[in-house]
Amino acid sequence: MSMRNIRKFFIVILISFSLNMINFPAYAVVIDFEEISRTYSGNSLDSKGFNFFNDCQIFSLCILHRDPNSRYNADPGGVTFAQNSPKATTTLTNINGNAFDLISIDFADYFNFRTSQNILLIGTYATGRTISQTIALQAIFGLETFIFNWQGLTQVSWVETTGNWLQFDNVIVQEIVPQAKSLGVPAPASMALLGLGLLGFFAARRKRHHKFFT
Ligand SMILES: [Ca+2]
Ligand SMILES: [Ca+2]
Repeated sequence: MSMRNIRKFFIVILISFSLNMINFPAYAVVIDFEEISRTYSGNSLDSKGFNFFNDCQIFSLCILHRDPNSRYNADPGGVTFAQNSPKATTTLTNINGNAFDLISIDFADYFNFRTSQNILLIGTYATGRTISQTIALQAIFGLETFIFNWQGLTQVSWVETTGNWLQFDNVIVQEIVPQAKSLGVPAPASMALLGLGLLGFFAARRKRHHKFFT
């Protein structure tokens, strides 16, 4: 193998890797809080690679949960995230810093009463631009699903603008991950490129062989 071909070979491998890094497949994650069993979690909670931060000042009220035995639970048989400090903001970020899409969140009022409430959500895109929306909880029991489909966020935060306190569940986010990092398996496109590079390498080699024997 000549130095030139060795270099070509490694350049192809490098291109394959860099393609992997800019090829962003998305993985949907449903954060359902079923693992929470602590009475309260202070003001920061990690779940499935994401962090929830509630900016309330009294840590025993910031992040609570509704367990399956609670009559106030809006997720029958399951667990929800509850925050019991009035007008405290909850902020969701991806722990590893990658951008993510917010697909949907299920909300309910804190006691799962028939209380109508408004909630303001603000998403921040990787570009720094923001998007906001106020949603309205109906005067009904149980969780209500709100679909956002905000793509390429670095964070999203929400706070109740009417009434006090909230519970929420089934936060569906889609992480945008460089594939080589997440799976360690080359993407098909990169494999094809690598294959092409190898073909080119062997073709060049064969050609040289011909040259050598003629
Ligand atoms: Ca749940
Ligand atoms: Ca309700």
